[in-house]
Amino acid sequence: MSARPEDKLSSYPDDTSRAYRERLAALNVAPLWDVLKGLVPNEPRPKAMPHTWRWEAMRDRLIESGSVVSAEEAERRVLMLENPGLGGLPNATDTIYAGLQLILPGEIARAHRHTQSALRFVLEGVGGYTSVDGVRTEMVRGDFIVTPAWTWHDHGNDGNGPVMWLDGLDVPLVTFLRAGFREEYDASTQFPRSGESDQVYTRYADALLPLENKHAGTTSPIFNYPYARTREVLDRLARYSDIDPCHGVNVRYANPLTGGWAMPTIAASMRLIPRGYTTEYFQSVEGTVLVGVEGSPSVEIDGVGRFDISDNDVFVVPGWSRWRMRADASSDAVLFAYSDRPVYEKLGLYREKRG
Ligand code: 1HN
Repeated sequence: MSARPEDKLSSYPDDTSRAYRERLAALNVAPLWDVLKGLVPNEPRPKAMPHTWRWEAMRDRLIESGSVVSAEEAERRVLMLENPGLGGLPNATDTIYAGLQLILPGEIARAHRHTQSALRFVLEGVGGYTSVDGVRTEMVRGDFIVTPAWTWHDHGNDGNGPVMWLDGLDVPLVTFLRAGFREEYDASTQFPRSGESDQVYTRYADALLPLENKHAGTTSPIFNYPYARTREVLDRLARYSDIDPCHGVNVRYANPLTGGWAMPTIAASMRLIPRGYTTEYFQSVEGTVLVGVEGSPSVEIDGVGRFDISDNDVFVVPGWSRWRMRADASSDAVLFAYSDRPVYEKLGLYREKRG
């Protein structure tokens, strides 16, 4: 039986209070003093739970989705990661979306655009590509690729096997703000202007910037940050620079024009934890999605437990958890991470604690 309004009121001590609350409810008002501590808590209490989506299990189900629905029927053939603490909402953290996408040889995920920003983190397969506003880039394992809000995008697979990646979007935020718009492109794919995706590195990636900035918008002009470059930088940093006690050897994906995050709503980064190294504890308001890229890292959440992360496993660290990372003694570990930290920062709500 569903709860009646009377049940909600029955905990109040006397009829005066109950009758008063009914008079308030009839006017669509409610007493703050019943809920003040919940509305304004001492510290955040995210509903998301720490959770691992194991690639070993997810991969089979993702491959299987290829025989359940075509990319054409699905538009996007994606398994959404639903955090078990969020009661069936399609969100990985309290505020962030994550999904696993499959595209088979010869398929096209047709062109559309929307006001949600998206990132792709490539997990497996050869021959995948995505086009963003007419510029095509190949998808290679470990690449971090940005689809800015309101840009046309379609995906395809020119290879001989399945291509799979992680999608990260600011869907819950845009939904909460009631700012979601979408449009279909009038053809299934855009007609890529060839060669331009290489020009972007020449123009921006070496920190020698154009005198006049013609790049509009709040997202980085670089839209694929290839893994080979990222890995090389991490390797050099591991040899020649100090290690951050909480984040290990780390890089964040930056917009070279501003030095800020590559995307306005999503922060993405890659960390290398040297073999045998344990970081110090870190705590911050935003929930974080981690993906195992190399080695055998584990995450320990203070008071909860230790979680081992294998290649392509997706792990959620709920906001305001105290957590640290460790790499086992056999090899360096590499982890991709994303969160909606830029939103907290821009609104003056970002907080962190170290140690
Ligand atoms: C979307 O457009 C893609 O373009 C993937 O591949 C996941 C999840 C929610 C809304 C739009 C894509 C998405 C999405």
